[in-house]
Amino acid sequence: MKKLFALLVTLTFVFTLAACADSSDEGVIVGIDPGAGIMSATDTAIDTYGLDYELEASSGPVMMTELAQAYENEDFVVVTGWEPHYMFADYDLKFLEDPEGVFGSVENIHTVARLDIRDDLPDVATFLENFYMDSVQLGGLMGDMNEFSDDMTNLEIARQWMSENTDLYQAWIPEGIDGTDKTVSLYYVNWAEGVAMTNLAAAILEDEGYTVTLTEADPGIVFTTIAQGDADAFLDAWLPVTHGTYEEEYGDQYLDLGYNYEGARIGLVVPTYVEIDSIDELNDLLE
Ligand code: PBE
Repeated sequence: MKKLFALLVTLTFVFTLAACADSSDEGVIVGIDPGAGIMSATDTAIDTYGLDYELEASSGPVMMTELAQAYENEDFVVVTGWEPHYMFADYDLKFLEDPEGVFGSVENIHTVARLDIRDDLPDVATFLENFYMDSVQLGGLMGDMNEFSDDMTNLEIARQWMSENTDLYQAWIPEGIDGTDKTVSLYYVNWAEGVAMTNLAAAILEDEGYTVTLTEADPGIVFTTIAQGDADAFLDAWLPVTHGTYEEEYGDQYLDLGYNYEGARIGLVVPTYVEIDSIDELNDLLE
């Protein structure tokens, strides 16, 4: 009997502990994959602003599902957001002001390639150098990928987009290009803008006769693979801020083919129905 009582007391204690852990007043910031620049920037923001929030790692698509669910119920939610992204077309969202400048200011998206790409794939290097989209063009392509993903592959969606934007992409293709018997290996991370641009680049190169392999990997793997010369290019390097640490480490081991998009930014994003405007007000929302 005494033993049973002791067991009950222990169980009650354990359950009380568990309940306390659940009702802790820490908030959650919904993040993406751990190797992303925006994740380390968010860690810095938590320190700098003294936020009582925990950064939850997931992935771009999972973050979007959590955002969609909260948005539907008009619940509070804060995510690691970035532009260009279709999230701004689908929902009314705002970047929280960042008075301490933790997330840096506007930057560009670059294409980086293995150092010797011009030796054996000069036309691909030139094509990638010419590849450039503005926010309306990329927004349209990302929107298509989001909208049609149930019924079409990303490559099919890219091809459909090509048929509607022929003049734009034709201007990127160098004269005399011929991909017969040549293979191009593109790496990408599962981030919406990179998925869109990489599939578009692949669809165009395939149209010119190249065999293209697409490989999804974590950002750290992508940068090391390009630096080692084991993949040809990566179209989603955010510089100089977001991927600054990767650039410091590998910058002299890859070729920067210049930017393919201007005016990208990262930060903490909330739906417009959330009343605060600045990161330093986030703690006010906790009970
Ligand atoms: N992103 C999208 C990436 C770069 C591209 C902002 C999520 C990052 O944070 O590393």
